[in-house]
Amino acid sequence: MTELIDYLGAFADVPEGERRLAAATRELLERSVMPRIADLYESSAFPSDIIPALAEIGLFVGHGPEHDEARPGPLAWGLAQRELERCDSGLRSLVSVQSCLAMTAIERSGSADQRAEWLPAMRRGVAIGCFGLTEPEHGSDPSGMETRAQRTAEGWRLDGHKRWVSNSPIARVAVIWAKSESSAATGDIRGFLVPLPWPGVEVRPLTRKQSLRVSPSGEVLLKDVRLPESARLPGAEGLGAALACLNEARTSIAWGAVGAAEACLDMAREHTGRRVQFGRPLAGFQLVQERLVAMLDDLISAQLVARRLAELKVRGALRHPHISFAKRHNVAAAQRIAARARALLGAEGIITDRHVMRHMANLESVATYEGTDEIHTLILGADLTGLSAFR
Ligand code: TGC
Repeated sequence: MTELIDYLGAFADVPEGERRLAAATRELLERSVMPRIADLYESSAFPSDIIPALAEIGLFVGHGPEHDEARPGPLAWGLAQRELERCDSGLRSLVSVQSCLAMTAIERSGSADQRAEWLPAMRRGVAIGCFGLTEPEHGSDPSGMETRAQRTAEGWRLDGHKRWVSNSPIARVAVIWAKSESSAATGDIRGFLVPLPWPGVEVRPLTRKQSLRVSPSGEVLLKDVRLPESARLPGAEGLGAALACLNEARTSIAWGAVGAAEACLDMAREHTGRRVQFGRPLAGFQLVQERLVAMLDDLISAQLVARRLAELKVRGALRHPHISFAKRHNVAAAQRIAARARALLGAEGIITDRHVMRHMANLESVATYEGTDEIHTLILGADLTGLSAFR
């Protein structure tokens, strides 16, 4: 196993019980994914064979507002996300979308029947979920969505186009966000559960990606899709219902970025300690040490921010601008660390088997999805000043 860098002991005092999920995640990934991750990435293949094991260790779990003894606490959850992304951001994406977005939407806003129908199967990994919010023309501003939900005598008719939907090529259920036609002017956004496959729904895998290559992403095209009233999420009225799920996924990203950053710093330290140039290891040169310490600066701040996020959540004091801060800060820190690691590995750094360029490419997507750096900057700007720069 790779050595972990926890220089200031940000996680040193985490109780044993809160480490178990992360330890099981790490053991699983080190054994069954890390040995083939470079090949999976090269061939853009998703390791679907690990879904039962991810379910077995308890990574498929909703994050609704109700207290649930069976759910891992924020610290245990975060540490597990860190392990997933230490391996690959695409694996953390799979779990984030299943648990934080799809299952959380059903837990928060679903009827008793919807919860009974979907949550047990999703927990077992028998049903994978996806979350259709973003559209080809509406990413940062989801309130502009063009997907429409129209009332019919039997229930609802959906028409629209969702893009950048992680998990959609392997999903058995899609949470689709649509504007109800009767009140489109006022932006009445509602959520629907669409079983897959379903008449009128076409899922097109997105290919030729240079990032998140082990994550199955796609487009969901909806044409004259007929659904019963029972498919509507009764508790989801307005964009806030979708954004509440994004809060959970953004939190997981803030933790996951720590794992990717640690992996890159570990590799840079190992490489510079071993490679000899001009008669001594690279790590003995002042310029190299300066870079390693700059990476440590970024890593420690990201670790402490992640830990604090979990503490605020436990205390019920977490506000969504805190999550924006953590997502933005930690992903940017991980990007800087990955880029420095790539440089320190020299030409070796571009080889897939050395992993740093894979992390670097993945983090490009991680910086963009679930709210870009710019969007989170403006959310923070509005929170600091009381003035929204969006509209
Ligand atoms: P605004 O008027 O500010 O807010 C609308 C309503 O939502 C509430 N709200 C939140 N609630 C919970 N958590 C949050 N983080 C919230 N942010 C806002 C807000 O209080 C309001 O409620 P109410 O009751 O007053 O109506 O909305 P806005 O349209 O001005 O936009 C705000 C903005 C820009 C911050 C928001 O639209 C935003 O976060 N934009 C970024 C969206 C984003 O992250 N998109 C990418 C999603 S990733 C993706 O689609 C792929 S899914 C994952 C995958 O498959 O990989």
